[in-house]
Order: sequence, then structure tokens, then C-alpha cells
Amino acid sequence: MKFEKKTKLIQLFSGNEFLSYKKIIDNLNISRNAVLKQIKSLKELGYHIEFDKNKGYRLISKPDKIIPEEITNELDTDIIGKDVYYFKSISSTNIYARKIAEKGFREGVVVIADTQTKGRGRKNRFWFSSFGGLWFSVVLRPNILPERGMFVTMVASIAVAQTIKKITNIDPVIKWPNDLLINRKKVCGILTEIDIKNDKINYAIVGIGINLNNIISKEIEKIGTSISIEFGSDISRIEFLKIILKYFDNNYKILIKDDFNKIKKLWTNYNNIIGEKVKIKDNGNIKTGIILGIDENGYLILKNIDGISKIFNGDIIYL
Ligand code: BT5
Repeated sequence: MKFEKKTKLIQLFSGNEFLSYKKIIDNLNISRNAVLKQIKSLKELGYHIEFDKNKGYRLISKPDKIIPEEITNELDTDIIGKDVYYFKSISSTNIYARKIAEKGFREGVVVIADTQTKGRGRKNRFWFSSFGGLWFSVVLRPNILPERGMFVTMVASIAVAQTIKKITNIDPVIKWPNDLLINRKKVCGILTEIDIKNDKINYAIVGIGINLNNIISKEIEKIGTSISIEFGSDISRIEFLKIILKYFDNNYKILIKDDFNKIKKLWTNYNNIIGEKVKIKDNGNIKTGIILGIDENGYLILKNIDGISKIFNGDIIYL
């Protein structure tokens, strides 16, 4: 109930006009005292609200805090982002998302945290997740063949690329299989974990880590950068996230309609790896060759002296 009122009040304030007591009371169907309480609680969350005794209340600025009601407010999606779970700090959003997926929560749930103490990359590598970045996971239940699971990562990476382009006008590059780069440095990594039951995808957890306004720690300075560094100023985390969720929802709907060609096309817009000479490392196994493209399952097609090989995991090193 409390949650609904706050959401309504935030919606009312979106118009950027002064709101009289009467208007708030009529819309929220609460007492004058309850209005004061709601305003106080918004202020405590960091909303800057001015008061004029003749005109009423007006919203001056919103905090760059992750507030679930702000994410769901006017989020125009069909599947992703209907439910949001927020944590100030968590071990890993992927771990929590997996727990709730196991419990049978519906698809589209977003788990987000300001910081992660055990943020993970692939193969259990550490993922730096300090305040200011976007660290979140989405629970999905795509009805596609398990061997096409890589497309889930692809639709997420395309959504992040589309958002970067829309907000900053910078053209990021998607580096197969799960990185996004700006000026050859990593701004985003994606960790997709898929659970298969009876030869079907039971759930997929898509963990997305984006260096937005966070500081890049010394350990990764040479390989990583943030979007705010490349853009030149900080960006609202909530706005950025909402645009990603909208693109992600659109791309995901294309995926579950089985339109893989359309996804491959979108993905190719942010990719120029075809024809590149690369080395691919996977668990001590190294392959060198030229990239011919990706196949119908999203696997990389590599041409080397032994012929053609298909690769579904590994780290690309450009030669
Ligand atoms: C990834 O792994 O790139 C996947 C990262 C996924 C993180 C998200 S955050 C929300 C969700 N919850 C989690 O616990 N994880 C997901 P990989 O390709 O293995 O890259 C890992 C490597 O990237 C590390 O070994 C470092 O070299 C580098 N790295 C670590 N933190 C970074 C950061 N913040 N920015 C850029 N590079 C980083």
C-alpha cells in the first residue's frame, strides 16, 4: 500500500508543476497529514522538493539513487522490469536472482545493487562493482532451444550498446561473447547463467555490469573505462537503466519469436570482428585464426590452418 502511494506521488510530480495539497489529497486519497508524511519520506530518499505556501509542492531534482518505484514508474515494457529487488550491498545479484528463479518467480524480475562484494565474471573471475555503476541481473525463461542460449547474452549486449548510443552518441563495440568496449576498453561485461531441465531452458540469469559513474580501480585501469569518463560527465543511473530495460524487452521479444536473423543483424551493427585475425584462449587451449562470423547458435566461426572451427566460449585477443 505504502509502495503504491509513493509510486503515485512520484508520478504526480513528473509533470514538473506545483501540486496543491488538494490535488495530492484527491489523487492519492489520503489525509493532509499523510501527504506530509509521504513528502517527508521522499525528501529522506534524496528528492529535492520545494514548497510555496500559495502554490504547493514542486519537484526540483531526483536523487541518483536506485529506487525500485522510480524504475517501474512509466516503464513501458511487457516482460522485463515489472518487479524490482534493490539492495544497497549484496554478494552478487546473479546469486540472488538464481535463488528467486529457483523459487519459481516469474520472468522479467530485476535484481539490482549499489555495490557487490563478490561480483563475478565468467569462470569465477572477480568483477569490480563499486558505487556509481549499474550492477543488475534479470531472470528470464526463454522458450528457445538450449543450444541457442548465447542469443540471450546477445540481446542483452545489443540493448546496452543501443542505450550507450542513444544517451551519449558514442558507438560502442560488442566484443564476442560478452563485452562492450569504448575506445578498446571494457565498459560492460555480461554473465549469463542458464539452467536446463528436461532439455529445455528452465531459467536464464543475465547479469549485467556497467561502469557508468563509478571509479575505475587501479587493477583494471589499463583494460577498463567508464561511460562517464568517455562521455565527459555523469549520467543518471535510473534513466540509463530504464532505457536498457526497454531495449532489452524489445530485443527479447524478437528472440522469443525465433527471429534470430534479425538479432544477428542488430548485433552486427555493433560488431566489426568479421575478417579480424585473433587468438582465442579457452582454459589453456589457444586457437589462432580469422573470424568469419557467427553461426545460427551464436557460436564464433573461426578459420584456421586446420579448417573451420566453431567456438562457444573463450577470450578474444586481437592480433
Ligand atoms: C564479465 O566476465 O565480463 C562478466 C561480468 C558480469 C558482471 C555482472 S554485475 C551484475 C551481475 N552480478 C555478478 O556477480 N556478475 C554480473 P569476464 O568476461 O570473465 O571478465 C572478467 C574480467 O574483467 C576480470 O578478470 C577483470 O580483468 C575485468 N574486470 C573486472 N571488473 C571490471 C570492471 N568493473 N570493468 C571492466 N573490467 C573489469
